[in-house]
Amino acid sequence: MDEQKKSLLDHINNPQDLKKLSPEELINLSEELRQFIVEIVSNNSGHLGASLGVVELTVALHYIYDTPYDQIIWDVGHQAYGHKILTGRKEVFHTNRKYKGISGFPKMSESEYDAFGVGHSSTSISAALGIAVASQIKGEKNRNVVAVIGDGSLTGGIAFEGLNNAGFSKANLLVVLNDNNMAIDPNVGALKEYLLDITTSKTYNKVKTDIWNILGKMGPTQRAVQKLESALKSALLRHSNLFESLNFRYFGPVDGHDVVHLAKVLADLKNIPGPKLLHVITKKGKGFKYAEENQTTFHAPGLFDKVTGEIFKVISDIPHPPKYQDVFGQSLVELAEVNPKIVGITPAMVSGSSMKLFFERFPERSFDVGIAEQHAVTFSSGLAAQGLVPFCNIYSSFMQRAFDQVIHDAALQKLHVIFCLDRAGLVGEDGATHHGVYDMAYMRCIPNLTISAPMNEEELRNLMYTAQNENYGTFVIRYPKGPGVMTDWHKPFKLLPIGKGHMLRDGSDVAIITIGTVGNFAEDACNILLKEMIEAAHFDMRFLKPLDTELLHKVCKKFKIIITVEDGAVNGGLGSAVLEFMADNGYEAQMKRLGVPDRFVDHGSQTQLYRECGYDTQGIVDAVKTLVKSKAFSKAL
Ligand SMILES: Cc1ncc(C[n+]2csc(CCOP(=O)(O)OP(=O)(O)O)c2C)c(N)n1
Repeated sequence: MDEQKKSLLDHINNPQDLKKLSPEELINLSEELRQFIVEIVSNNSGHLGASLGVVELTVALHYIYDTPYDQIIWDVGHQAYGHKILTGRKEVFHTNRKYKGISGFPKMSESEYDAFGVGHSSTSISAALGIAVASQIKGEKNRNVVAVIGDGSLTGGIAFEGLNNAGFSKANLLVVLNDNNMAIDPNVGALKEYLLDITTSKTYNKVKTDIWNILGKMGPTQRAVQKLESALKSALLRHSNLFESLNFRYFGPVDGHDVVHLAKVLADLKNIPGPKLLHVITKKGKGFKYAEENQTTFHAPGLFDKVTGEIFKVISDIPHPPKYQDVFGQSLVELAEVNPKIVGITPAMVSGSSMKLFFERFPERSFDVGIAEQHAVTFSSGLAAQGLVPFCNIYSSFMQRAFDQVIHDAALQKLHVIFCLDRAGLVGEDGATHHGVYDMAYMRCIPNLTISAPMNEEELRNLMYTAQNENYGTFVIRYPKGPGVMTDWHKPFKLLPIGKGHMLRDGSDVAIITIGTVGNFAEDACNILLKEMIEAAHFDMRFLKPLDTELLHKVCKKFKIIITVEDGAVNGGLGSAVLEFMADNGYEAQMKRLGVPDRFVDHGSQTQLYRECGYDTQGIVDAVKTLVKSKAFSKAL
């Protein structure tokens, strides 16, 4: 890129600067913005394809609308890098997703241009409607509210709830449907087919263009527009459009990479009141060849070479432990080879959950249900009601959406569904919206559930094997993001006793009780403490529910200092369960619960965040020493 071209973006610090450009200059600016995103993301990692796909849309929106007074709500927010760069965060964009840096998603506390915080999908229409209605109530008649939602996110139920409600209101709301035919993997479902249909139907589009041209000539007066539109609609449109049936005025489809035309269309739409939907066709990864060609990989590629498109992987002669998700994916295939009742369900995370292997091996037993966690849970429950054994894999933080379905549709009916909660615990760079830290707290109160967490890859396999082997009712297995701890993990399956923990090492000074992979931190901590003459015993519970009360009786009888460690919220999780057990059984001890404190934790690497929350190896060592010292001190008094 030559210097002259580069200078356009150099001079844009906020949308007011953008408005000084001519429509034609927007073309060059878009290209510069795209290169800037590629440059930083290649060095920094993050989401790539989605932001590249909406570069022109982002430029056009900020060119036409008067942000931040006018409000733009990005659905999911993984596509909002261009928005961040154009709204005062260009200089800090290199800190994107880094510890103490800016967030990878729009966040209200970060910028006045971020009208609504996001991270989980399909919320934009509801939030935008709320903002538009509030503006009406406050008498802010000239305020525009825009929701930008992808075709993938539109498959989420809440998006339909929002459309349904908005279509019935008189809110001044524009929904921009960014249709790239992709979620992370290719988008799925009937809606996708429908969108393709209306995008390619020549007759329909000709009629719409005619209406659009006439509307353009009519001028902005509401009554004339409405009258004309309804007359034309009934006269010309034989088949109503889905969005029009919901009382939205549908415009498009338009080319989402023609920034000049987009700006013109948006300017025209500003004059049309009420709920409107603009259907924009884009290409995910647009302008970066490798991302266009390999859209799933370049959704969030990690570090890569911006010239060759090569994705950097750690190369080493020493074998590395696999990711938990890959152990899950491979083990599921092995189990399904033997058990024909096993079916696999994912809400749009085929690649992310490593279910890809299962999908390839057993296409007829595989179900990607779209970004629809609630549906995934109830659909799985239906399958289980007929005797199949569903493995329904949902990221822990997205499972929050399906709380009622787990209770009402699975647990209450004692259905044999196996919920595998990937990304449980602190997830790192995706930050507060994505940390899977509440599942233990919100599930522990549900009757009939079995809740488990493996300490390593071998245990993950054995829990999966155990869960499908016999009908134990609804069974939850939570495991974290990232690599495990074993290289020799691929061992024959073994049954594990339900609701039983185990002692990993005995000691006399303190008991450390853990659940899940943080047990490995505890093991390291015990070794460090031993060098300092502190003998810590370590008990791994493996099951949060049913709780191994026999083991806890033994621990509480012997130890007067007890520390619990969990990769989840301390409020309501393992530590709370142990405290409840102690209170119910009259035990007393000096007690410390380590885990995620009662606040939202921002982004950073997992290592940085474990440190910040104080439950990494060092945190456990420090906590033990503090308690042991205070005990010794009180004894001495
Ligand atoms: C509730 C929820 N489930 C899953 C995800 C994970 N996720 C992030 S982006 C994405 C795909 C979104 O597709 P789309 O809206 O079409 O946007 P695109 O990436 O194609 O631009 C998914 C499934 C999420 N963020 N929120």
